[in-house]
Amino acid sequence: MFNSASNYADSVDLVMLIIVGISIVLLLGITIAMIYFVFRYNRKKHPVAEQIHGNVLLEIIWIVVPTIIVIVMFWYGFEGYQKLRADVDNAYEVKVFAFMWGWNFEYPNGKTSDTLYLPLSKKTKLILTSRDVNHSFYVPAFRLKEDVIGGKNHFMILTPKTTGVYDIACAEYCGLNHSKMYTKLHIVEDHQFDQWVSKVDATQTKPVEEKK
Ligand SMILES: [Cu+2]
Repeated sequence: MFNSASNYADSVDLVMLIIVGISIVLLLGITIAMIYFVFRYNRKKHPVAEQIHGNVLLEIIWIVVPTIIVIVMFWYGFEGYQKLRADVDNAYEVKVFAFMWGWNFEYPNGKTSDTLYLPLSKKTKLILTSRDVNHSFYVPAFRLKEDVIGGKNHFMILTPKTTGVYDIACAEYCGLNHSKMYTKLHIVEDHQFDQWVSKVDATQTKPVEEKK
């Protein structure tokens, strides 16, 4: 249904669909009930109100049904989150530094760049740190967002599904140029990435795009 660029996006989209689905059912149900009550129990047709105080069955229903709905919504979200956090071993590690107002990426061999390049087939662990105030690392296409706080090493695991260029945004208001705090995430073929990352001197060179 959606274009998902990471292994994680599908589970986030599923949770979103479930919550939207439940909300639509509730909205329709409540609206229909309200309209029905307006006609069925208006003053002309129903001048004396009935008291339903102490109706145990009704009370059980309105406690149990919302509890189940909330548990279902929580469970799907929790399950997706657990998957994301459990799978942290043997990942390729890249350090992400946020600052007012930009991003810097550092690869294991010491190479740095202002645009994030990652290999297609590797599971990557991004270690997030801020050089100043609080930021938030957000890749909408991957459905991933994580706070970036100074003195903390928050992390994010991602496994791409396709090559492409995706937006990276800061999702935590961090001052005057917060709205300009964008960069790109390039997912490239492994050999292109290896070529690019091994050139430590020319830090801003882009990997050669594959000719098709
Ligand atoms: Cu920011």
